Amino acid sequence: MYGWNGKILKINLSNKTFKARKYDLNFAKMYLGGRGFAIKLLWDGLEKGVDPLSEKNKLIFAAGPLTGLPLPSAGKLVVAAKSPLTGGYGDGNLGTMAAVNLRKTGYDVIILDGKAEKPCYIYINDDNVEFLDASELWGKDTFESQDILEEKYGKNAGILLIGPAGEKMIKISTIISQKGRAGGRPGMGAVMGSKNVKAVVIKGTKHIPLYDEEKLKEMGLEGYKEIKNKKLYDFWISQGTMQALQWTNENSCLPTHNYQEGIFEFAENLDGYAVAKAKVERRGCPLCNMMCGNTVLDSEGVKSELDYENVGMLGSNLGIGDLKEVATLNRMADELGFDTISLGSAIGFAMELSEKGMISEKIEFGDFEKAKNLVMKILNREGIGKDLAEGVKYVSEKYGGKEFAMHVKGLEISAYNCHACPGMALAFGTSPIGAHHKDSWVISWEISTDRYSYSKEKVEKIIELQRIRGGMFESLTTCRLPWVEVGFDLNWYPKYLSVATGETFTMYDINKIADRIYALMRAFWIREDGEWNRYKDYPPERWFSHPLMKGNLKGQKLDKEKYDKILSMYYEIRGWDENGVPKKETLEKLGLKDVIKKIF
Ligand code: PTT
Ligand code: SF4
Repeated sequence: MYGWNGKILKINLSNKTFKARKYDLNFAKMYLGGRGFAIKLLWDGLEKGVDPLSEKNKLIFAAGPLTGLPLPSAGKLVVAAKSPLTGGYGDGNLGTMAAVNLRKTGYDVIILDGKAEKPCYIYINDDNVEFLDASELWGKDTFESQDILEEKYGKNAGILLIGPAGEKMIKISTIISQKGRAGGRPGMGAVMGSKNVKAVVIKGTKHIPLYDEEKLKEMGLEGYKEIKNKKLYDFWISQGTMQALQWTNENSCLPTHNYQEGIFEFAENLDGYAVAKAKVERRGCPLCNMMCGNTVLDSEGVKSELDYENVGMLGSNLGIGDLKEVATLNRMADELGFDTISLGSAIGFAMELSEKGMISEKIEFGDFEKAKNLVMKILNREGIGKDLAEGVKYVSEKYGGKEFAMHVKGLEISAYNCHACPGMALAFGTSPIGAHHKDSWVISWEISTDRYSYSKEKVEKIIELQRIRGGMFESLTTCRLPWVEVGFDLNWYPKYLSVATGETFTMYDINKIADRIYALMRAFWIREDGEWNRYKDYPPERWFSHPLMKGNLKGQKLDKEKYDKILSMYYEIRGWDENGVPKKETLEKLGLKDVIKKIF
């Protein structure tokens, strides 16, 4: 087998053992890598109804056949588990030296099973695995821990970490690497914490077997060159993902005051131009020539790496218009290991509950000091913080406000307000991990075409994007931004895959794999959820019933009947029934016959 290493490392934390498991070409061609491998391993490996924070859950780090190769932006990996935040399939994607090193160990996947008796960290050095005492790291933030481990294992080692939030199993915690790469929004940090694992350190020195190495290198160089010559490249380098902020504000979809509005009066203080001006350093993931980690100094003079989602959720969504203050909240999230999107949503929800007098705490929109305190209260589970640590859905069930609790299936919505974007609302509704923009960022296409329509064309576009982004990029596993942001040609990817593996892949083949992965992720949710129905694929009530009150889209809101119609169209195209359950014939066509008896 070329391209894939063909090996999975299974680590049992309870008895400190490990073993290699081989997989064959058929498995590789069915599931590709990354997310595809993760969902298949979780589907097969987890019993129905497992408590996500128990030792029975499995935490998976999975690379794909292009990860770690000398190709544009190929330094990414997927982290996945049953989510403690949503109860369904959860994953995230982060760019890290750990991705490159993992592939060089000769493995493509690591599965952490069981639970360590005491806080530990794992050191994987090619074939060897050590279980090491983490008592000196436990309680330390991710920046300090990164420094300590880098000092010990060198700058090129791959280091995946949780912060105190993950240690305390806060459900909105994520996994952090390199002081600014984050992945695993649906509580992957808490899963790692529940296993008593503070860090995974990976060093690999092996050669990845490739079908035509010379050709791949040549094609990789061509790819890097093409990216650099793109018209949008220089602007991307200056602003990165932050350029989205001026655009969402102009188009009334910048989340403001817990998504009550889509425009923010201080947007100019926070946008891509402001960040470009304040930038002190540019960081990024390995193997990338688009380095988009815009780093600024926060209000305490500490470096903080900003992306659009972070600034939208911890800035405008909280009514905070000072870039340095937003950077402080962002840096705290990175240090402590909170997911910035869910953290911003939780604080924003608390602010609105307070505004409406539904909780006793006084936390006003725009109050930076109170927001900062609330971060610490969530970490320490104090006062309202104890409930916010469980996520917005939980808080809304306890205190009320379900109609303005901004989540889908328990995962807080990323930074796009969809009062006037039905397509993006459907993309959030049908995202396979709960509300996340990663699978289908249809909003940009939607706004530039027929924004207000509930058309079949839009539904088809959503599925097309889910196949490319959520299927192909998550499984290859490489960064999608060269394609999304500067227009790198998508056709490179099947070519890279064929040259790396020696197997022929067309876009049609990749789409079919993507559909299989999607059907299996959906089956996982259905298996875990006793009361599955189509309403799980609905966005928050706010977008249907609370119109925008400001800006030139004042009065806009979604139409529920029309939403329901596009949801049905979506199911029909996917071959799912009226409740969003994949039909038997669809599962058979996708080679998932075994799944039938588990969900019917
Ligand atoms: C992703 C989500 C995003 S998506 C952002 S900003 W974005 C937030 N970043 C966080 C952060 O930072 N710190 C923190 N404590 N929490 C954070 N939560 C949020 O997490 C990131 C880039 C970005 S920046 C995006 S869009 C792209 N995402 C990709 C993806 O999902 N898949 C893929 N194949 N390529 C991608 N490329 C881009 O990567 P989750 P990163 Mg991230 C500080 O993890 O759980 O998927 O949520 O990976 O290495 O940090 O790069 O405007
Ligand atoms: Fe990482 Fe940004 Fe490069 Fe993607 S474009 S690999 S997120 S630095």
